[in-house]
Amino acid sequence: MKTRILSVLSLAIIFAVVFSACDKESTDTFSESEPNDSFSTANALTINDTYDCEINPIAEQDFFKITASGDVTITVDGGTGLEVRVHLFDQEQIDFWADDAGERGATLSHTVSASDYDGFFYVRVESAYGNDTGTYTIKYE
Ligand SMILES: [Ca+2]
Ligand SMILES: [Ca+2]
Repeated sequence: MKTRILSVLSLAIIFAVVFSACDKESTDTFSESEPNDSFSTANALTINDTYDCEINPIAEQDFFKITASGDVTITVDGGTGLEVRVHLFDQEQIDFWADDAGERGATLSHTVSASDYDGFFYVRVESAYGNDTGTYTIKYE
């Protein structure tokens, strides 16, 4: 009887560990890793995590890679003094969507359809104005 209880307990612990490893509901904050100015150096993003980033010096670009399936919503939040411009590229590096946040400090949010890409896609962030520098955050869910 004691052995049976022990084995049930062990199973319960194993299940708890396995399920918590699969679950990704936590939200962490990371910083971008430069250089990330090209497709080959794109920073890989993880779902629900926020990345603190910066456009500096002027005309710098940041590339990110999102590996996913299904619809994905991207949010890029420009800090004071930076209007973010976002381009999306599919797995073949073909540009399939682009937009500006609309004004400095504004947030741009866009839902990428599952039919827009296959396996992964890239996000490129830059300043909408040629002479601005500033911080922003990026995340997807
Ligand atoms: Ca940067
Ligand atoms: Ca960069």
